[in-house]
Amino acid sequence: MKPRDRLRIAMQKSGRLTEPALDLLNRCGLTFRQSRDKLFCFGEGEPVDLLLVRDDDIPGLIAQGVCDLGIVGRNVLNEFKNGAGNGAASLTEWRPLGFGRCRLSVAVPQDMNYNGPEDLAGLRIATSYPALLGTWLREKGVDAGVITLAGSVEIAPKLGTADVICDLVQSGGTLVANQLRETDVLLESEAVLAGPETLPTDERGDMVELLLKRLDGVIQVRE
Ligand code: PRT
Ligand code: ZN
Repeated sequence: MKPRDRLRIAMQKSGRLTEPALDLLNRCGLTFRQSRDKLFCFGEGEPVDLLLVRDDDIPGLIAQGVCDLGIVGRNVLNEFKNGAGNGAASLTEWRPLGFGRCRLSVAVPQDMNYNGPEDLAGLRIATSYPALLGTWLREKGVDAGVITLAGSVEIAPKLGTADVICDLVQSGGTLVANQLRETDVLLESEAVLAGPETLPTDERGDMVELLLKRLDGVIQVRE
């Protein structure tokens, strides 16, 4: 791959993390000129550009070296790492960012008699996080069916395509609306700054260090 002299950060193009991520970068003194196709934002002051993509693509873009860093939910990062994608093991969390908080939880129909993970044995669990769920089930020694759905996981029990679900929960409103109740938390999540364990040894590495220093200042002020 051609060496780059500008740092490239991947972030969500349009979604829950977009506004707060841009806001945080702005407060670190980074400003961007958005290109017309809105995929690429050119950094105006510092040599830092943005690639705006679907959040699910962010860990892969870092692992492939297309981007140096990414702002992504821990849930997405850890799913990628658990799924053992190419280069996944070398991805790490450089900083927790304090927004986009949610949890990945198992939820069961409100009227189901549930006493613990062992009650999931033999059931079908719908989720968009098959790797994280698979790891948790193995840890608990539970043999259950995992049904991978890209979205609308919460309606699977009502549709009869699954018995229970494993999905992101924030307020819990979605679960209540679908007559489900949260039973087990697999992961506490928030947006994180993700990157390879070892920084680039060129100017980009220096820029990462500067960005981390500024982030620490901004995050401290906010706390
Ligand atoms: O298009 P793209 O793939 O980029 O976007 P997306 O639709 O996959 O992601 P998006 O924007 O919905 O979420 C981005 C990230 O925000 C997630 O990966 C999480 O890290 C974080 N986040 C924080 C959440 C939530 N809170 C959240 N509540 N992501 C999703 N939800 C959904 C959840 O899936 C469920 O449907 O909201 C519903 C639950 O919310 P409550 O408040 O009813 O419990
Ligand atoms: Zn997504």
